[in-house]
Amino acid sequence: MTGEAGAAAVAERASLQKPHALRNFIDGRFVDGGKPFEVYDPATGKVHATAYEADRAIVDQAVQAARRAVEGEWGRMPLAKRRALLAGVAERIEERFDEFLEAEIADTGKPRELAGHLDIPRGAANFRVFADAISNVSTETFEMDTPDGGKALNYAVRKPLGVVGVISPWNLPLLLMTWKVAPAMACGNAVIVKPSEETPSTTTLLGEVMAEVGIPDGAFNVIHGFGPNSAGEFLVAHPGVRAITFTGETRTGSAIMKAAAPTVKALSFELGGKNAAIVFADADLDAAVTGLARAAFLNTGQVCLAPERIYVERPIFDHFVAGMKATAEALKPGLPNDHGTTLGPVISEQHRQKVLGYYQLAVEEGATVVTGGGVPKLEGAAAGGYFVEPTIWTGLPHDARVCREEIFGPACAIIPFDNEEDAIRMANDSDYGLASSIWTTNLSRGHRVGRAMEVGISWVNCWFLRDLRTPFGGAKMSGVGREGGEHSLNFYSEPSNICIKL
Ligand code: NAD
Ligand code: 6OD
Repeated sequence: MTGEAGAAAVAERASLQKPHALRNFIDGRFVDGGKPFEVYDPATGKVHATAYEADRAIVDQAVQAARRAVEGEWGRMPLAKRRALLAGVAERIEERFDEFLEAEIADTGKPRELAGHLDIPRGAANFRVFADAISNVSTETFEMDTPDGGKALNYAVRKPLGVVGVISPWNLPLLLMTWKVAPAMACGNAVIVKPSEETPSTTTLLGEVMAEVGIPDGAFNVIHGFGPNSAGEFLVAHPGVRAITFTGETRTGSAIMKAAAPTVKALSFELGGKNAAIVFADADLDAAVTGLARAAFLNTGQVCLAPERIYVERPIFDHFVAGMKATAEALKPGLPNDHGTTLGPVISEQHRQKVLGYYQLAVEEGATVVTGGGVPKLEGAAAGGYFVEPTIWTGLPHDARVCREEIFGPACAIIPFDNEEDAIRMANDSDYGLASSIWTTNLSRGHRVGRAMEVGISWVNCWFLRDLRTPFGGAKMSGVGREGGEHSLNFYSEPSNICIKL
């Protein structure tokens, strides 16, 4: 839809989208219906929006709309036009940057500076990168000899899977949702997104953007709600959905795997982590402290890649701990828009209680609390927010529960080691295998230890440095499959081989 008709449709859709009322977005428009639930601003503890939980009928409506899109205009669209539309989505996110920023901040309470530099720009970049990737990807060709002495030519064509369900978490809402929506749509699938119930705002806004740039009705749909016995479960179980791409907790991944089994859906999972960092005595100490303090406390520790276990070679242990302590204590918790705020809240009161439970457990397991361990005293509106202190422990045995279970808060245990072999053994002694971060000026060691880590991604002298063309995902209980660049395109499409007798 273009021109005046498009503008009128957008205006009509926008008028259905009352401020702070987050409706389900199906078949190119916001629809009424669903049970209202409240969405909280974690920085103040106040309700800032109402979303509408999709029931089975609404989920089915979304699946039917997505199916029509795959069989209709979206599915038949020439690649060049699909690419241009997706590049247009990136552009429109940038044009409406401030609205995305406000929405993300309201849902997560994260500092404006962080959302403005990480979440929203990556939301746009995801669409741009995959609009390019889909134009440059190759398919296989094989020429073969035939029994009659002739030849045959095989070539594969890439086909979309059909309707893809995207289930996303609350920690980096726009970034992680678009990381999956962009390649899925680039491959020609229609998507149904179920954002986290804690952070539904930017996904809803993306519905408006899709309509504005002229993405055909039904190619992008949003359903709100929870997991079990709600929109998430209904989406996973729906026979019309061909694949589920999920980011979230490992045990949710298990539940989804089970629920998807009867309809044999394709699955891509990015799950939890208990990431290790290793700092060797030859590391640039200032760089290691700056880099790992950022890694442990960015987004209030709510990054799946955050190192919650930091192994430090004994000769530099005390210096490293002192540097981390000073950096943690310099963080300033507060409201997202307050000048100088560098630490936001955790996502909910329930999650705060979980994190504080680990603070208590660490003490019971024998930790020395180097800093933190409680709730900061804040005044004004932030007093109602879900803040916790950034926390560092030493003295914990490597096999303590706080060193094995994912906390997903601003906390890390620092543990000494005496040689490379020991560091590798402890780092790999985990049920998880998402990421590691290694600090050394000996690059041979960097290569060697990076390769020895049982993880999906190892960073050397850096952390969370992302090239979106590279494979991303987890080993062990941290995930199933890889996304990024061609890996994403391989998941969101399937090759169909054509064999021609020459
Ligand atoms: P979560 O698993 O609780 O929820 C994620 C999403 O799944 C939400 O939308 C939720 O409503 C939905 N859901 C829950 N139960 C469901 C069910 N039975 N069926 C269908 N949908 C269901 O995760 P969270 O608390 O939102 O996010 C934090 C977790 O995500 C952490 O464990 C973190 O490590 C992980 N994570 C991993 C990565 C990665 O790339 N590996 C990235 C970000 C977050
Ligand atoms: O950068 C990414 O693509 C990605 N999936 C990051 C995950 C961060 C976890 O919280």
